[in-house]
Amino acid sequence: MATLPVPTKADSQTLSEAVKSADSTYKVLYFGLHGRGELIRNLLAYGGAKWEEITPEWPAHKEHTPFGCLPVVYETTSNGTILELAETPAIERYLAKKFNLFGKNEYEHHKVEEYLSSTDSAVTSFSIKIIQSPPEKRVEEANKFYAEVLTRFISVHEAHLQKNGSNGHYIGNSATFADIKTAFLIDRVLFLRPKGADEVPFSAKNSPNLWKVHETVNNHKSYAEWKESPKYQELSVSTKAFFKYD
Ligand SMILES: N[C@@H](CCC(=O)N[C@@H](CS)C(=O)NCC(=O)O)C(=O)O
Repeated sequence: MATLPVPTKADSQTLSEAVKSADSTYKVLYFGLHGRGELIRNLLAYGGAKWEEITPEWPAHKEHTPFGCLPVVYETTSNGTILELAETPAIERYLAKKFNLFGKNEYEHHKVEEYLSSTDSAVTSFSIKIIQSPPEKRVEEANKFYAEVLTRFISVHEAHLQKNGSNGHYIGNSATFADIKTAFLIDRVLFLRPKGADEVPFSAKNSPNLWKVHETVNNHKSYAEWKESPKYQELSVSTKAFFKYD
C-alpha cells in the first residue's frame, strides 16, 4: 500500500502559524469521481493553487484517514509543514477562507453562509432524489425537483441577486464561496440531467442573475482552465459511468 503524507506533529499555535502560508501546495485523496471532491477541486482551481491527486487504495487506506472516509486533503505549507484536512464542508470552508472568499466582514461572512446553506439544501436534495435514485425513477424525480425545489430556489436567489445589483455576485462586488457553490449546483444539475427529463430551469432567460453568477465564475481564468483540463473531463466521464447515466 502506498503511504500517505504524514501530518506534522506540532502544537496548535505552531500549526495555526503554518496555516497562514499563502503559497501552499495540496494533495487531494479522493476517488476518481467528481462527487464530494468536486467543490474542493473547484475551490483549489479558483484559488490558483497547485495540487496533485492521490489515488486511494480502498479500503486499505481507510484506517489511515481521520474519519475512515474521503475526501482528505494534505496541505504542504511554504515551510514544509503538512496539515491534514478532513470532512468535506470543513475542507471547503478552510480553502474558501484561505482564498478570501468569505466577504469583507462578519456580516458579509454570515450572508455568504446563508446562501451557501440554501444552495447546499438544493445540492443535497438533488443528490438524494436524483443521483441516488434508480435510473428508471430519475426522470420523474428530476421533473419534480425542477418544478418544486428549483422554482423556489430561483425565485429567492434571483430576487437577492437583483437587489445586489445583478453584477454576478451574491455579496457586494466581489467573488465569494456563495458564487462558486451556486456555479457548482448549476453545473451539477445540467450535467446530471437524466435523458428525457424536462429542460433544467437554469438558463440565461429563466434565471438571468443566477446565470450571470455561473458565467462570472466560469470565466475566471484558472477555474476555466481546470474545467477544460483532461483531468476534469476524465472525472466527468467516470462520474457518469459510476452513477449509471447514459
Ligand atoms: N462526512 C464525510 C462523509 C464522506 C463520505 O461519505 N465519503 C465516501 C465517499 S463520497 C466514502 O469515503 N466512502 C467509502 C467508505 O466509507 O468506506 C464528509 O462530509 O466528508
